[in-house]
Amino acid sequence: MRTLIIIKPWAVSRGLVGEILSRFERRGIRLAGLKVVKVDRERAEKLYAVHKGKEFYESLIKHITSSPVVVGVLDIGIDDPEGAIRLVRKIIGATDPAKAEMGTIRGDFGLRIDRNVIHASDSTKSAKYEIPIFFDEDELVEY
Ligand code: FUP
Repeated sequence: MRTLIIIKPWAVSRGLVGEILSRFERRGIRLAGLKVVKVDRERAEKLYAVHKGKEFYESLIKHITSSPVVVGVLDIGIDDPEGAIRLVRKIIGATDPAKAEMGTIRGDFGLRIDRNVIHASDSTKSAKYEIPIFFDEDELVEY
């Protein structure tokens, strides 16, 4: 089961990439793809299409395009796809870092909801939509 993560600008600029990736690695989750990207407006709009029209949409686009991010595809070796998504969402924590549990990525490294450190697909459907925005199939490995 594959899902997309994006280590967002505020985390990359603070030097937290290794720390964040290690949270998944220590859990036994493998990387199927990884790269550093400066997200352009077109990709950002595709990624956040479901939020178009919401009051935080423009600031979301502005932040994700502001400086480099690290995009990764995680390969979660469990049989239940929705369970795999839930596991990754549990590791990243609640959307608002102020509400995220300590021990989660957002709970440990985040401060503001509009700079909440990391993105992860929230369903198998989202993962299938989001991965191709950043990766061609030949950039991903099979274990
Ligand atoms: P999540 O799936 O946890 O990233 O949460 P959402 O899809 O609800 O939100 C997408 C992004 O919008 C989050 F990274 C944070 C941002 N956001 C705000 O800035 N303000 C809000 O009120 C809600 C979300």
